[in-house]
Amino acid sequence: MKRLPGFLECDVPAAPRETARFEIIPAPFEKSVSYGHGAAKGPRAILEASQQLEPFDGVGVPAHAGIYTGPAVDCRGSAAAALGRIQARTAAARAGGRIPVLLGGEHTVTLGAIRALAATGGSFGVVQFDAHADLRDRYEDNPLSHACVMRRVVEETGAPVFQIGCRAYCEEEAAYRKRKGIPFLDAETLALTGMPRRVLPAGFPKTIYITFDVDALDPAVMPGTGTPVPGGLFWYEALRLLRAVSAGRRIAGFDVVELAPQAASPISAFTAARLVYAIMALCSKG
Ligand SMILES: [Mn+2]
Repeated sequence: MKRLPGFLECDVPAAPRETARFEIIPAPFEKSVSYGHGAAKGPRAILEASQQLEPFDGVGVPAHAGIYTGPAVDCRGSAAAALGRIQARTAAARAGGRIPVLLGGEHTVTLGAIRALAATGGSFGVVQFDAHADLRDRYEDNPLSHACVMRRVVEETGAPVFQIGCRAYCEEEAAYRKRKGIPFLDAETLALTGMPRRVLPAGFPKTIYITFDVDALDPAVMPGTGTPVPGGLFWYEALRLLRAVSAGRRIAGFDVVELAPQAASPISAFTAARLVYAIMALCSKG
């Protein structure tokens, strides 16, 4: 197996683990994808595409804060065991003062990272960018399906969740949202009425975890994902939303998931790498 490159390492040498601000956690987890396949190849594709990023983002060089890329999490075996390993890696990053940056893999991986956050106490909210609500109780009889991950997050941790960009969910999920009072900004509302003045509700926690399912982006921007849905976010819209939700808040960790890289085109992998780097820049600002 070819060595996994460090994020952006060809331009900015990797930081030692002890002093890095960011710890990249590659999680090639693919067990429940229901439509297109390839999410297991996401982390490597993002890391390889990151070599092509421009380190200067127009303001500064976020990579100078220090990026350490850990080895891929062993995602073989049961989903529960793999989630345990993702949780342990996330917890270790946080214990060392590093911001965990989880690269999926399918969306299920988020549960491992959020369990780690919840275990250390303190209030935090989860901001979810996604075409889907991921609030089903079960999907194909699997409670750890990527279609159920936010339901598990809500049930297990009670963390407030805010959903952005959704445009494909079932009645069960709509009813669950309503019952739990889960706030959201759906893609159609955004398209029809534009950016609201305030995105997150007043009182949303000052510490947030961002989970970015790349299918939140429009398939024109991000064709390489297992379950693409038309009518998604465009690039600058996504950036504006990310800025809006992180302004005045601390990002405790984040993930970018569900990239299913396309052999024929580097667009999706590069866009995902650029997205990771853009969120890093927001972490540095906070
Ligand atoms: Mn998702």
